[in-house]
Amino acid sequence: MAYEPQPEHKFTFGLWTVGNVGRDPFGVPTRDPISPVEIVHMLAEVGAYGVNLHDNDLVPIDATPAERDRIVRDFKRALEETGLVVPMATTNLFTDPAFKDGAFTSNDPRVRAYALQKTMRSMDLGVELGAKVYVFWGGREGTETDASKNPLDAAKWFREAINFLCEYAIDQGYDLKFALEPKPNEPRSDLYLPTVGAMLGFIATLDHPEMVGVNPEVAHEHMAGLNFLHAVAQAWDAGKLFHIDLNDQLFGRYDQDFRFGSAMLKQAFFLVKFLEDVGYDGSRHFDAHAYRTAGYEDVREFARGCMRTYLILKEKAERFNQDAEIQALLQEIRQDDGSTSYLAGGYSREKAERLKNETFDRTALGARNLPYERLDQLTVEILLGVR
Ligand code: GLT
Ligand code: MN
Ligand code: MN
Repeated sequence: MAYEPQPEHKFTFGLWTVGNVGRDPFGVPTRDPISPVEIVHMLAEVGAYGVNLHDNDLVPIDATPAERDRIVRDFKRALEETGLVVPMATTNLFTDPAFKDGAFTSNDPRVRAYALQKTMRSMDLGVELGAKVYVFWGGREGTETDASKNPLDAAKWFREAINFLCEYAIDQGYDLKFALEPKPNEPRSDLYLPTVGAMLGFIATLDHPEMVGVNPEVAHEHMAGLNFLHAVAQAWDAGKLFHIDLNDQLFGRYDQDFRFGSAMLKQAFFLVKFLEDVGYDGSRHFDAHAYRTAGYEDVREFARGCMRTYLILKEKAERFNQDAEIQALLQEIRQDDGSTSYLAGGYSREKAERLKNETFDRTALGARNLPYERLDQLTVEILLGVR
């Protein structure tokens, strides 16, 4: 059936997404909590491929070892019954008051050590459940006042933590890649390494950069007023797109985490087109939650909507790629008279000399018509379903 999610689409949701109870800074929950086992069954019912989790989405922070074992056993049984997989896991390093000043960048060395311990245990759990990607969202790695912390110390501590955990993964023989997830602000005033570009720069300073990539989230780049597609393209170009968090978010608002494609449809279209065109084969993870007004029936609609919109946009992308007029326009835009083809293959002294002596007709270059209005209108018409 059209737009039905299939396993090969790799649609995943976090336990914390469809399990979100509708709490916000001004209001108490509007939905009763449902158990991880119930969430797995709900995700299977709507056609998801996988479920991701923080350690404490599954095992409460104060569970005894016996409770942990029982919870994990029940969860694994639900996975077996439904066929859902766990492609990604992560650590909750932001809810407990111990992390109020950050985890790996806390000023308190005992907090930093506790964060490492908690992450190692959580990595063990993730690997036990089959995860191949381990996400680090530095929820509280930041400040309200820069009087409290030197950003160079914070960078050093964060680097030491990721280096330590890379070595731990290697030492344990884990087949695990790390994906760092940037966010500019919220819950703290300023978070360190706020954008995909900042994260990519940081990764190059690590001991094992090959193990570490990024997990860009639509909402987080939008909160910074940035073009998400460009961030994703840069990550892809660097071979660092290890995971992706899909949702939606208007610029200049609080952290909305809306249903994928619900707010900025055109951006969502170009994103899906990019992922499909380049052949990204990782999870399409929806890190979003339903409106606080939703009951669980509407939460199912929310989850179905994320996947359905992705698949509709995928079809629109194919339509764009096959549209004769659009392709003709693109060809016209990229026309090449071959006169500069000698520049291909990089620098040589001869090429530099030749180029320095060229005469360019600036007036003609500036007078060229670029039919981007037509191209954009055709794109809009594809999206509006009249093309
Ligand atoms: C939290 C956050 C997300 C992160 C999750 C992983 S938890 O919901 O808003 O962006 O991806 O820690
Ligand atoms: Mn996220
Ligand atoms: Mn978010």
